[in-house]
Amino acid sequence: MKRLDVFLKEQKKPELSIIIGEFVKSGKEIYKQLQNIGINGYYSESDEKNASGDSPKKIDIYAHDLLVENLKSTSLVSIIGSEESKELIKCGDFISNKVYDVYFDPLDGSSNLECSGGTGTIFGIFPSSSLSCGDEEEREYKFPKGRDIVCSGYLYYSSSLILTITFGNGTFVFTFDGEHFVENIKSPLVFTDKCQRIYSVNEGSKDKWNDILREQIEVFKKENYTLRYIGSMVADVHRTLLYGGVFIHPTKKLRLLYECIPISFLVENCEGVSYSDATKVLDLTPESLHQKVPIVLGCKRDVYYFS
Ligand code: AHM
Ligand code: MG
Repeated sequence: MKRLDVFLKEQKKPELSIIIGEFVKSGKEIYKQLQNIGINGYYSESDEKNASGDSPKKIDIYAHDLLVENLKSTSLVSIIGSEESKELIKCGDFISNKVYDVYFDPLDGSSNLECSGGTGTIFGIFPSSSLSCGDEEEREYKFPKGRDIVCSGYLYYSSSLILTITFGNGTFVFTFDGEHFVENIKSPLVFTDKCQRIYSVNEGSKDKWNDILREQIEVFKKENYTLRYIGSMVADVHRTLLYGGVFIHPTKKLRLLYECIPISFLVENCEGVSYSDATKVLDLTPESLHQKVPIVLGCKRDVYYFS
């Protein structure tokens, strides 16, 4: 089975691979802290409030700080955007030869931690837009378009430590064996119309659904689909990528830049589809760092009804 280091060499993108290396290194540290979270108290709330007005847990801040420090150490990253930072983080000199802008949610799903639920780090990497700007004084940051993304993935912290990643040529899964990340037997992932019949949505929010969603969920029920919903995006998406079906978050809660776009790049790279209302998520251009959008993703058979 192929190891991640071999896979990364094959991509022939040495600078991107260094950045991925920092995500992997940080992910291993975050996973270690999560394994002891009932003891180290990291799930207590920090004193801060994030851009959404939520109080992050200490572990959210730990993951954010670790990722920022490790990514800055590469000297390859120009701009960092994180769920746990209200503003963009400019890495050193904004005007530089740094090549990538990196967006991430350091620890998605952390409300599940008290019951040892799965969580994840979601990331998306874009060519640095500061490079293409004009005169130094006039450089203004423009958020990248969804389709500008060159690499995305997530680290999934659960019974195993998983890395799911795409460089735009297939979606690959690696499992940490204690020493190395090793390719999963199901990798690369491909959705087929014979995938499992699963719908994943928070039915507790039914009052906020539109008619299309309400009617389609009734159709799924009549066709004997199974409901599976964990309430942790990485966990629900990981199941959807491996088993099939559809994941829906219809209210504006999930963030476009560092959750929906990176996950949609993974989904499209295994022949799935991902929409926000009637637009493909990757066809959107974020207007702000923490913009929230509705999302429906999964196999074409099931997402078709919402597009
Ligand atoms: P968070 O940013 O507060 O961690 O919330 C994100 C999580 C996602 O992981 C998950 O898909 C979603 O919230 C669940 O939302 P809901 O409670 O509306 O079902
Ligand atoms: Mg999140």
